[in-house]
Amino acid sequence: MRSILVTGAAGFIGSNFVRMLVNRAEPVKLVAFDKLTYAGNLANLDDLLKKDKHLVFVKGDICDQSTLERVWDEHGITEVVHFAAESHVDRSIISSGPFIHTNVVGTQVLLDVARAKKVDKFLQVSTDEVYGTLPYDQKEVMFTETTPLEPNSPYSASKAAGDCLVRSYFHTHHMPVLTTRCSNNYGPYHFPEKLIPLFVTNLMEGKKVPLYGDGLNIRDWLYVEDHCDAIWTVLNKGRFGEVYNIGGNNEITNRVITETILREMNCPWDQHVTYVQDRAGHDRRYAIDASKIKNELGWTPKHRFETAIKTTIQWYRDHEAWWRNVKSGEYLKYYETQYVNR
Ligand code: NAD
Ligand code: TDX
Repeated sequence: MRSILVTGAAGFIGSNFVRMLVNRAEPVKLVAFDKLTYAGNLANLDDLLKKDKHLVFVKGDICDQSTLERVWDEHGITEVVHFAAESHVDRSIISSGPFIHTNVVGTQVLLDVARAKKVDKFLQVSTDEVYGTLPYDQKEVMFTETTPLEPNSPYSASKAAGDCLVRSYFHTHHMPVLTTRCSNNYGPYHFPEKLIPLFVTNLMEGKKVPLYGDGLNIRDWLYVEDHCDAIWTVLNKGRFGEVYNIGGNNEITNRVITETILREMNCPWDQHVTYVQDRAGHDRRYAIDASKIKNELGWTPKHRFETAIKTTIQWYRDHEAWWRNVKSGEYLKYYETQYVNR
């Protein structure tokens, strides 16, 4: 049986990926591996761990070689899907150290163990942010897999460094690697420091929503289940050494995202939106050309933004205990540093 190590499995996308495979009853063993940083939450996997005997959880750090080796031998790991990362741009602006440690050094340690253990497949989950920013008024210009890497934040620089290491292990060591680069995700279990869950939960708490700069920055939004399905497609059908862009063909300004959430939650703009100081180095526009994964592997997104955003908002209404718990403790300190007096 295939035995897949899923790093960062207690985070937003990693837990959705595990959930998808369990719900589809894929005939694989899953080893959910996570350090449980502030962003990792075992509650994201609890119900799945109870119901699926082919799923196990191991608390561990991808920078820790001996723990990885032990897990490999104990569970007969054959493949890796590597989600684990420090993932929030604003935090990387406050302090970049943890980003270099996990996203660069952690990726190198994981690659070395995977190589020594002769892994069958290693999939690096990356981001469109490694390409930098796009011209605002030339809608025909999008990120392709050959767009040069021009990361602009410490977060995206650390992800680009991880991607380069993965590429180098293919060329130098002939490791069976795959890389995916996806646009902005949204959906259940999204940590409420990111735009959509922050705005939805702030409104539920009666707070204002902080829009950076002029609110006109553009992101290409993709429902998380579509991203997970694309990763599974690449893991099963992708060509080693290749990069696959994943996107929703769904460019939206932050202002329109905000209007959509306010409308859905019956909150008037004037009472609930506050413009705050812009993010330093804020990328203006991201857009993905996903024609390679469509033409080569037959993947296209299945969810429409108009309905999936409603499903997402409803999920936060139905899971108030989950996000209230996440928004307490360490998060409160971060929120105050990030937003008070901005
Ligand atoms: P997340 O922050 O919600 O989850 C990251 C997980 O990694 C957490 O559970 C955390 O505990 C774990 N982790 C962090 N450091 C670790 C370490 N040293 N060892 C083991 N586990 C560790 O992030 P996410 O949004 O789910 O993103 C997952 C991956 O997808 C990241 O690699 C990110 O760069 C990429 N990505 C995210 C998006 C997005 O829109 N969220 C888009 C494209 C790509
Ligand atoms: O309070 C806010 N106000 C605001 O206007 C926050 C948190 C964000 N924004 C803006 C900044 C961005 O233009 O909203 C946009 C989206 O911001 P984030 O949700 O922080 O996402 P982004 O910075 O685009 O990065 C995300 O997508 C790519 C993920 O966090 C990354 O992990 C992924 O690689």
